[in-house]
Amino acid sequence: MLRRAGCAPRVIEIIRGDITKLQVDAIVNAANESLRGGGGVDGAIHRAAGPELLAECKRHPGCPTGDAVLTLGYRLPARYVIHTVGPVWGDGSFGEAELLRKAYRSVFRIAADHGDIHTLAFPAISTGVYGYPKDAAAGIAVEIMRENEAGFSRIIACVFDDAMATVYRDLLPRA
Ligand code: AR6
Repeated sequence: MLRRAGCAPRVIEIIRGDITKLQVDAIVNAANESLRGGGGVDGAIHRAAGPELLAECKRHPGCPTGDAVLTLGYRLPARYVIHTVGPVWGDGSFGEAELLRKAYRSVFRIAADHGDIHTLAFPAISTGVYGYPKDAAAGIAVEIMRENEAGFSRIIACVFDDAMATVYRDLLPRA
């Protein structure tokens, strides 16, 4: 059967709100290399998941920038958390773009290898404390989401504020 252009199911969507409330198989954490918690979305995820999450994170030596680590979600509605570490923004000449791509790809690789993760929600990695320019970071996020959408039923770009929602809507007009 032919599928009319424009009627394909939308895999990538934008949700404005708190990622810790999302009922998906896995949410992504914008962590730091220590994997010992922090502020921003990392702090919110640890608060919502409970102390068991930090205990599991402590079993890992850490996570280099661009890599990712999977844990359980504990008290979160999401069954899993995939922690990744985005780059700290310098001036763009420190390989930040490739490191941010690597962080998104590492998450997708872990999720695909797991076999039981079909729905996945990302915060806007590196765009808070780490200072990555919002437009450029969202462009990379959407690029890597599109690269991987065939393997998932739902990929959510979870944004926390209006400015970030506008940036994603410009990139994903149909979402
Ligand atoms: N749900 C969805 N998005 C959120 C939430 C939330 N509950 N809270 C914040 N954001 P940031 P980074 C958005 O700073 O820049 C931590 O201390 C926020 O508006 O959390 O990668 C880590 O431990 C922003 O758009 O992460 C690291 O040390 C985005 O999430 C460092 O911050 C990312 O902001 C990582 O910095």
